[in-house]
Amino acid sequence: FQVTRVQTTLFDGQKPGTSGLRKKVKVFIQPNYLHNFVQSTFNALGADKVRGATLVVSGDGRYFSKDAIQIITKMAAANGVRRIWVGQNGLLSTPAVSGVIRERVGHDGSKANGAFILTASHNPGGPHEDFGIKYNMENGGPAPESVTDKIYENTKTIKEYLIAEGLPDVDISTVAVTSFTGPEGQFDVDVFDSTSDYVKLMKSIFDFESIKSLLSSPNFSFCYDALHGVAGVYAKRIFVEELGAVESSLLNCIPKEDFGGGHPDPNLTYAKELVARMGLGKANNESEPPEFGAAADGDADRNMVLGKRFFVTPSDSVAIIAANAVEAIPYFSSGLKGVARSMPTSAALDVVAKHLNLKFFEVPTGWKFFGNLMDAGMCSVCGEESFGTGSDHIREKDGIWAVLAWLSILAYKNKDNLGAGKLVAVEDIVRHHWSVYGRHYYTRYDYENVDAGGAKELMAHLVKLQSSLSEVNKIIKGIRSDVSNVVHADEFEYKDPVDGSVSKHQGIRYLFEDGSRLVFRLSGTGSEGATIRVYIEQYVKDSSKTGRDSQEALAPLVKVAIKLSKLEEFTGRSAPTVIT
Ligand code: VG1
Ligand code: CO
Repeated sequence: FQVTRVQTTLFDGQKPGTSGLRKKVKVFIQPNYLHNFVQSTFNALGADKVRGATLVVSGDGRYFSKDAIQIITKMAAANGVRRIWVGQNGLLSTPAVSGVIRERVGHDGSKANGAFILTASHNPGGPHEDFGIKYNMENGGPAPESVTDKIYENTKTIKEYLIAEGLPDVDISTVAVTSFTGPEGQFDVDVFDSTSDYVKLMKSIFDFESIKSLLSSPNFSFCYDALHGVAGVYAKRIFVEELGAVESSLLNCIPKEDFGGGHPDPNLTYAKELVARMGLGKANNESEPPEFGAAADGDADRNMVLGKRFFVTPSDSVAIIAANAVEAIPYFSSGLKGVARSMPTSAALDVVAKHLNLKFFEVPTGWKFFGNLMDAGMCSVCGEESFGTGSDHIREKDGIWAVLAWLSILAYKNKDNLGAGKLVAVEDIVRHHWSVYGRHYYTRYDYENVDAGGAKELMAHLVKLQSSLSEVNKIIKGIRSDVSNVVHADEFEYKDPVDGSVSKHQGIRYLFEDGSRLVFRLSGTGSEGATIRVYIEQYVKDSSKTGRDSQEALAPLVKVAIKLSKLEEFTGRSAPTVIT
């Protein structure tokens, strides 16, 4: 093949957000739009990193992925990349990509240097919905801000890109290595099985035999909903083929380009089918719900964990995994190096860290901040309130890993109890945790697709209010006299303890005397308008008070959050789009 230099013009707004560049498909399919971003990434990495490199290109299989893989392959070839690795049919979950970068060895002994992950994660897909792309580094984690800033700067000045137009489209449906010859020598496209490397990794972490005993026990039942995302491929292989779950325990496990028209976000609003099956939501007189249920998002890095008629908040989930990891999960048997959570995530993990005397870190939203801590050996388990949980086995959050972690804990707690009698259920494990550590009542209100101007004004209003705490407390007492006093308020700023980099404006916090918190942030993953997230949390230590309904318990603070921020005035919204 030959290399063609193509002149191009600029596109506005190619700034990567919390997790890559996400836009409507109609934006991405404009001529040169994807090309500009990919070339800007190559330019940000620099020719010496790109020449001779081995890059993974795959994603959650959403609409436009197949075209994008061919475009990126041709551009990589033209930029001197030596090998492209593609999961069969272009499918690799985000955690699997991270694992492949770190662990996979090619047929010629090669190792990967990075990856383009094609996903907009939990955002809907299809011709009228979202596409996304992000770059991950050699450690398997998302590019840090220093790199994404450079990419964005390049998108504002790019004049041309390189492409091997003569390179034929590669068949990505068949596992095979195909070689081509370009001006600089050999170029390989290696299409490989999407699951085998990931399965191997999971087997090195968990005790599959004990999970298998749990899944085959007559008093246990299981259910997994992939919401038609890429998790389905892994669920079938791991839960059914490896661990012996029955095929009928899988819901929506065939990946679809448009996720079956749904919103592939594993929460109580969007994972409707699973929620109903687990006996949550509307009164349900049908068959007895399974003991355990879980769901994933489009790219399988998120997870929702449910027990029978019981919801586990993601903030509790990471705390419970951390509290039980050493006993229940072989990978952690020699102890945890430390734990971390994102700022808006509840402080349930903090309490566990304190009890177990573990290093603890609070980082900004988005997985890229955990990676540095893990690379430095300072963190083993981490999580976010947004249904993300993971560990240092890779540098992304990992939906299937979280489910295997929970199944391991259940298997451990029930090891003498399988086959007969009543199991220690998910709900029992959570209630026991609250009795030891106290409970962090928690909820998040999302106002999706609000006017961007109004959202900015709301945030500015909250920052301005922070200058006088006495004023804030006066306003709050006028809204609800029964909440405690705000003792500190700020905009969260993070100094990375490893490389010293500083990230500012990471959300507005109001911290109360009794440990309650209100946090306000603008989403960095949307593709249109603005999304305001309001995070509301209250800590209760007294074990006689940990059993309440969370919306009821938090009602006073919710009211304060909405009134204090003048949410209705700024957005015209009287109710959130999604409550989690
Ligand atoms: C959201 C979540 C954040 C998560 C991010 C990427 O970001 O709040 O916790 O890391 O999505 O997850 P934001 O900026 O919209 O609040 V995923 O599964 O979309 O890669
Ligand atoms: Co995701």
